[in-house]
Amino acid sequence: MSMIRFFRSAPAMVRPTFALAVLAGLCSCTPPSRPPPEEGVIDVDIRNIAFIPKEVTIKVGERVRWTNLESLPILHTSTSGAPGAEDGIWDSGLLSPGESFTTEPFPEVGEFVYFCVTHRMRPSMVNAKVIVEP
Ligand SMILES: [Cu+2]
Repeated sequence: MSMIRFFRSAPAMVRPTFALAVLAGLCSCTPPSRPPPEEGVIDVDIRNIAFIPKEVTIKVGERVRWTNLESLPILHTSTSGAPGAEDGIWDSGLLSPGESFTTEPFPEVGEFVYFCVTHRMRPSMVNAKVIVEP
């Protein structure tokens, strides 16, 4: 049987189904999800090359957890300070999609700016803020 004849005789549904199967094999299209909530841990999502929310308010003694929720293979960091002026308070290192980083409990009141090392040119990923209230 020739290939031409094979395609002609195949039911109309075969080809789209085949295309879907190929796509499924090429990407793991299930987007990553956040880890379960934790007492005293405030979540910041990272998706679409942005910190969400970009400014978060917590209480003294609470921690902040960032999770990379990109559905594409995009690496991010949460790094305290500003590009070229990292202050060393925290640094997640590179987070792949599905990975999280949690700070230590913030010991005192204050405002802390942070950014993403790999997207230091993106306004959505610099000058993000953790505000710690009593
Ligand atoms: Cu980033």
